[in-house]
Amino acid sequence: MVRNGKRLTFPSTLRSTRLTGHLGIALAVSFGICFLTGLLSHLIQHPPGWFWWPSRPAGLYRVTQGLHVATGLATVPLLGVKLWSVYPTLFEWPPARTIARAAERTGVAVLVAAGLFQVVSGVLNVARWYTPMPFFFTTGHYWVAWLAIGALLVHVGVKLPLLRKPPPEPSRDGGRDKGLTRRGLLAGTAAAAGVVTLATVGQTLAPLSRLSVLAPRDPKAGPQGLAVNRTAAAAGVTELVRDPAYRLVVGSRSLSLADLEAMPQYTVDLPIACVEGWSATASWTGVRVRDLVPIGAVTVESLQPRGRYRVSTLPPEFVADPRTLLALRLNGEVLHPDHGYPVRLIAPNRPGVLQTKWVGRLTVREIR
Ligand SMILES: Nc1nc2c(c(=O)[nH]1)N[C@H]1C(S)=C(S)[C@@H](COP(=O)(O)O)O[C@H]1N2
Ligand SMILES: [Mo]
Repeated sequence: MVRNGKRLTFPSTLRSTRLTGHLGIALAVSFGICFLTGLLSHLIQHPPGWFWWPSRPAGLYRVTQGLHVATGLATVPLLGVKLWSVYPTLFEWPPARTIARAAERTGVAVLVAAGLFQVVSGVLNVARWYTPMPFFFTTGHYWVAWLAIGALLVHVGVKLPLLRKPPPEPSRDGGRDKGLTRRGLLAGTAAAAGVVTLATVGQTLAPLSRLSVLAPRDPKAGPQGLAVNRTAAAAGVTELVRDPAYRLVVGSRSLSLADLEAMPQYTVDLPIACVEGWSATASWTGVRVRDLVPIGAVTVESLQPRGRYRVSTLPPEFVADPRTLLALRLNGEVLHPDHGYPVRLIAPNRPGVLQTKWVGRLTVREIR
């Protein structure tokens, strides 16, 4: 194949502006959804003053975070074929003849590097393999997302006019390459993205779980039929939670397990929706948080001595929601230590990391 008067080292008549453009649109859409749902998840976990997130619909976060991980995984085959389709030009030499071209190529380099970083770090996080990441995953993944979306917007701005041009001259053999057509390649790429999605989405869509051979997590595999993210042993609370002197401290009051069991009990069906993409609905029984504290922002603190997820904040809407419980039971049985015995928080429309286990203290921060 000859392009710009030069013979390219990886000849394939399948490479064309149109192919690259179609792949680009698919990537921009999946990456765009991934970016927005990821940003939403970040805002819910680190809410700035202007941000407001409702407690209903109860399963909304489960959908947005499921989409985040599914679209992120779907970009793997798309990104692979897209890079292949422009592979010869990535190593063009000399790198740039004009300043405009130099700026464009720098932008592409940032986009490729940031895109690969996001996909790789995301997959490592889903697989919970942190050794290759010498940084805190959440912070790195968040900031590089801005880099990637910025470079993507610039790139789309530069390249969009190319797609509006009349279709490029058909290659001499009609776009055939060892029997594979352009349409075939696009269909194959779409199929690969579909297979990746089907093979993983069962970690949040239970009816598809049997197809999910690549999903690292079976949301139903764990004590009491529910996956566990951090066990009591890993959190260092095995002894603490068994202590018969356990008290839940609520402001200046202190309640024993018997006190909590004597209060009105409610049962709700709510999902655990982990940021890592797995989710599962379970039936929780316990005390309404709003029966314990006045409506307002509440800090929920674990018995866990240290660790990033030992404290969470319940915004007023969540305290007011009658489905927000301090659960004592899961699927009808007393909570397993790994699920937060003696008491764990469960609230609608909330990321798994904020469903604090082994709760020891509620503190009212402000009363509304
Ligand atoms: N105290 C405490 N609570 C915690 C965690 C933790 O590390 N410490 N992990 C959270 C995460 S990341 C998830 S997804 C849910 C999982 O709940 P489960 O283990 O009961 O399924 O618990 C949350 N509650
Ligand atoms: Mo999680």
